[in-house]
Formats: sequence, C-alpha cells, structure tokens
Amino acid sequence: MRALVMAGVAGLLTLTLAPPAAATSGVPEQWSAGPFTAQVAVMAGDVDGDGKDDLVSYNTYLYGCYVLRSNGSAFQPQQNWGAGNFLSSGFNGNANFVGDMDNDGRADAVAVRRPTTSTPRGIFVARSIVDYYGVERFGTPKQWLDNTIAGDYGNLAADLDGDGDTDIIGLFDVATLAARSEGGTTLPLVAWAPPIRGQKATLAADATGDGKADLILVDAGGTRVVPGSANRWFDPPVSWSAVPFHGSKKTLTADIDADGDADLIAVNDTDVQVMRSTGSGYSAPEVWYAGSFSGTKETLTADVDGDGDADLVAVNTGDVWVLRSQ
Ligand SMILES: [Ca+2]
Ligand SMILES: [Ca+2]
Ligand SMILES: [Ca+2]
Ligand SMILES: [Ca+2]
Repeated sequence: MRALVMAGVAGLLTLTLAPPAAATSGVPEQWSAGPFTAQVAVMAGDVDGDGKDDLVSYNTYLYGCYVLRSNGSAFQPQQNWGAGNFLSSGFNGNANFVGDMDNDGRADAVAVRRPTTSTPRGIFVARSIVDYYGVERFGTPKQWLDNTIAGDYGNLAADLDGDGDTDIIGLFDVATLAARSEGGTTLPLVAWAPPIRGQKATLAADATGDGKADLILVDAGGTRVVPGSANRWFDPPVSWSAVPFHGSKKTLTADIDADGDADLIAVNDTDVQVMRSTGSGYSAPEVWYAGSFSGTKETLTADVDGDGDADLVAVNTGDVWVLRSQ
C-alpha cells in the first residue's frame, strides 16, 4: 500500500492507493516426503469433504487408489482407499478424474474406459463413502454408463449444467459428447458441441463465473471460449485473447484468484504465468512465479489449503510440492 500526500485547494489531501490485486504466488513448499503409490495417474479433489483438496492416485490391479489427504498445510501419509479389485485391470481408465459425481460434497473417483476383449466400456464411479465401520474410503466401483464416451481426443470433466455434480465430456472426430451425471447414474449421451478443439489445449471450466462450465480452446496464437448456454456449446467460439499463451510443460485452467471465474495458467520450463479471466475475456499475461515449478509425475491445480483459490501441485516420485496462491 502507498500513501500519497497531495496539496489541494482544501488543504492536504491524503489518497491511499490500493495495491494491484495479488499477482504472485508464495514460494514452493514441500507438502509430502513419504511414499505415494501412483502407477497410472494422479488427480485432485476433496474426497473427504473438508474443503481442502486431496490427491488421489490410480493404480493397477489390486493396488487400489491411494489418497494423500490435505490438512491445510501438508499432506498426511498416504491411505489406501481401495477399489483395486476392479475388473481385471485395477481401477483406472483411458481417462481418470476426481469429481463429486453425486453431489454429496465428497469427491468420487471416476474411470472412463474403452472396451477391451475382457472389460466393458463406459463410466465407472467409485463413490467416496464413510463405511459401516466409520472408515473413509472408495466404495465398490459401479458402471454409471455403458456406452462409448472415451474420446478419440480424450475426455474432460466439469459441471456442464450447473447442478453441482461433475459431468464427463468426450472429444471425438465427429462430435463432442456429454455424459451428464444425475445423482447415481449417467443420463444418455447427448451432443454438446461441434467437434472443435484448441491447437494447443482443449479445457473445460467455468471461465465466465455463471456456474456452468465453458469450453476453452487454447490455440497457438490466442485463446477462444465457448460460453455454456441454453445452446450448450454450439454458439460460435469467442476470442478472449489474441496473445499466444500456453505452457511449454502444461496449460491448466482454475480460479487462481478466487473471484469466481476460472483463469488460464501456463506452466513453463522457467516460470509460471497466468491470464486472469474477467468473465468475458482474459487480461494480459502475468508472471505468477518466476521459477520452474512442475512435477515429474504430474502438475495440477487444486485448492489444497482450502482458502478458495487454486494452488499448484507438483507430484514427483518421492515428494509433493505446493505453490500456494495468495
Ligand atoms: Ca479434503
Ligand atoms: Ca460424492
Ligand atoms: Ca479468477
Ligand atoms: Ca488455495
């Protein structure tokens, strides 16, 4: 904060200039040094419903999903949350997500699978539960959708219709399909958008801040957004930025400044940059962290300290680091 003292007609006028909105991260903090069994994938979500995002790993047959629970300033030692005895493959898929599929406040584990000769296709959900013995774990995976939703160009997970549960999007050559969650099952597939994708990344998040996920197309020379509307994602994409902006390591979207809309994050080899959403466009890129911050296993966004803004998480083989937004 700066105080300016100016001489005016009415005598001394003191103006206090508010600082610009926080434009930095903190410094990297080591949140875990213990083992974290993560063979197939790592995702983040609040599995125990305490407001702080946790990490979930997907593994091969009989290993189960391991969870690193956040206590707000560190991850506790890993816990096996089960679901490993699933098909002949273990609980994992072509795409793996953590999201609250049934809107009970606890994020669930999701596997989106293509069929194999011995395993079925579709969406499989292992709900986060507190069992009869008071143990928090994932329940037995259930097939919520028996159809082809594992996309040629991958899958996204977001709340498409703003009803509070997580929906699944499949990116295909000929269409963009939605598998919307409805309590304990998935509604029949519907076309949600034309088969459009970004040149550098295709993301889904609520960039406009109305509660419904938008489609974010990160191109080489700029970024386009299709706001979610009554027309699903069939409205023409709108240019939100004409500045090239994508990460050399990863491009992510999450609400990094806690103002209710999802911002764009570029994780580069030498720094982390952010373009904030204004709700109808992206502001100019800002250096968020002037150093390298990424994980050898995974780099993701999650509100691990539960203060409302998304933090960055770097998962390595032997440790996990967090770069908190502030
Ligand atoms: Ca939690
Ligand atoms: Ca749930
Ligand atoms: Ca924001
Ligand atoms: Ca945070």
